[in-house]
Amino acid sequence: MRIQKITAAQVLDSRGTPTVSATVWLTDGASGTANAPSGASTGKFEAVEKRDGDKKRYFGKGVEKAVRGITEEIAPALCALRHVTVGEVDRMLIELDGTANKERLGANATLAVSLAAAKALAAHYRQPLFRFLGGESARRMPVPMMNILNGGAHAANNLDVQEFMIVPVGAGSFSEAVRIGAEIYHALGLLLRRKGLSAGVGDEGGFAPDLPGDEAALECLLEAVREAGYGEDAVKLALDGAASEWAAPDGTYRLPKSGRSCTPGQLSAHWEKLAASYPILSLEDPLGEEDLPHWAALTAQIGKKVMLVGDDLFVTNTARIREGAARGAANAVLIKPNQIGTLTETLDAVALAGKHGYRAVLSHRSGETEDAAVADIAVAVNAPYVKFGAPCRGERTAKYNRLLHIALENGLDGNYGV
Ligand code: 2PG
Ligand code: MG
Repeated sequence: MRIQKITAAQVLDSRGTPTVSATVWLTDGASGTANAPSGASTGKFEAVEKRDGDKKRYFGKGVEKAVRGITEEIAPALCALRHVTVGEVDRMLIELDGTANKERLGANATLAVSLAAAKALAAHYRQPLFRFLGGESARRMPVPMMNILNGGAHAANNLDVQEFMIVPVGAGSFSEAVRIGAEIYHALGLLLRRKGLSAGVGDEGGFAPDLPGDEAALECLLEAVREAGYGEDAVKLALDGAASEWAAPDGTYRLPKSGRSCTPGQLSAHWEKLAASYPILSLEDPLGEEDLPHWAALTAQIGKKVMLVGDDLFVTNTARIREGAARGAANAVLIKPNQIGTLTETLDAVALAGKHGYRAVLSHRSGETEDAAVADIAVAVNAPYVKFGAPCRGERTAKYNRLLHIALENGLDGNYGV
């Protein structure tokens, strides 16, 4: 069985920005389509998204060159493969690109093809993607971290912290977790309107009001949790500071919205205080991507009781995970396939994280599409957590809904909880 053809198109993501879509067709007629997502608060060490840079079209953000790379270069090479497997396709993509960060063909092009090939192969074997990738051992439903209050680079409000999430750890099943999350989301909307605050949403579907600060945001979340009828044992909180966005060249942090400046020590003390005062399960990117010493110090300080998730810090890159683990930085890894550019490298990052005892959080990007492959990948690797934004907006619900289908169609709904 071989690849017969690969088609590619420039389509739109959830921000109305172009992204790459690819379809891989096998000789038996099976096919798979996948779209690349796109970040706003991207890490410095991520694989590179190829963009046209032609200011007259889509403000320079077109991906027509990346699409042409697929049809003119990737397709002929992959159609020549004698034995098509996910590993072989990805090996060829990496070799063809030939750079350390996929800058030549673009990680948006390589990932779209890599995922499309995996979907086509799953279709060929008549298996759902999660089962094709994970085999019979893929049996666990992840705990969702739902971003219901947006700030930072994802919203036009005054909050510097990018994501305020609820985590329904106490649910009895995955579908119950979704229900709890959606109920709290609605309770938060009502509460904000009652307070005369904006109930408009940010890039990930969470509300984006102006609030006096992190404590006020966390209080709003807790109030919404209570009003929806839940307690702090059932629902925990999680934050993504996306603090690389705040890192100043002199090693301090400048929070762009509040205008405050602080040292790494002061920022760490702020997180420690929040973790001591609120039911915080997880802190993602509390410090910058190049601040390993303070990451390690914060991990030593609160890593026993709080999950410290490296996103920009690790960028789904095995070399960076290895280095971080050796230095004792963080205790969990955010996994975003487009940060590295192929499915195989994504799965390698999950495996390496597990080897070091770091938990994996499978994640969307702030710029998303209706593609739900990341939900299947999460179940394939038995990921303890996923982060797919608010339980709202089609590009977010596509992932939660896919997990609901996987759970309910395969008798996995109750295999829930970490
Ligand atoms: C993050 C992500 C996804 P972005 O920082 O974790 O929530 O945001 O895709 O903008 O990098
Ligand atoms: Mg992040």
